[in-house]
Amino acid sequence: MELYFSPGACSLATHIALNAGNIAHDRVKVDLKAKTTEQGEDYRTINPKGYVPALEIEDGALLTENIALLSYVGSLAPALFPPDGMAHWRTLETLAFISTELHKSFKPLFNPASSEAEKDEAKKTLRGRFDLIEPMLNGRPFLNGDAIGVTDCYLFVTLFWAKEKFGMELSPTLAGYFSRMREQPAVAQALKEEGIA
Ligand SMILES: N[C@@H](CCC(=O)N[C@@H](CS)C(=O)NCC(=O)O)C(=O)O
Repeated sequence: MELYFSPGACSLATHIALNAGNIAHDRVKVDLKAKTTEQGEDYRTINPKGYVPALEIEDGALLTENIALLSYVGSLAPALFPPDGMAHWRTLETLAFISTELHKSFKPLFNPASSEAEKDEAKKTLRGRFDLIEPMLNGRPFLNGDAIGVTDCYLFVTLFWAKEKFGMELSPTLAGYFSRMREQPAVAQALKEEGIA
């Protein structure tokens, strides 16, 4: 299995999940500006979408989209994604929220052409979204319960961007969660492997 990634990009979520599930994999670094792999291949010939993450699975098929990759990893490591019952649907619901409401709201912050007003507006939206995710912890250490799951891997990446990249202040609950996540071996290892520890 091969994960196409860029250091600190949303592909970090699948990287953490693969580590947390002890799933053997190789990683291929992608230059997102040049659209080339570290081996100098044209990344668009591998993934016409041109963005990360992408996961080449055992039969050579290429899976794309964070929700699909995290669900796939969860199917291989059920402790990361409850396989049935209401917890399964809640996990899918939370992944969708993180992808479409949190992740996408960062777009103006990553766009060098955004004005300061657009960036401020994006931060305001994000603060509202983070306020909505906080109760989903429901007093538990992780979104997945007592141990991390795929939702935590993805939420961590958005908090990492908010705090480390864009200097946003996290609420005490989310700041505590962020520190707890950072101490997880799967997270620490992934940050180290991506050279952003
Ligand atoms: N819809 C995609 C979006 C992935 C995405 O936003 N990837 C970013 C990195 S976090 C990227 O590769 N951006 C470079 C580009 O779009 O050219 C998914 O959910 O997987």
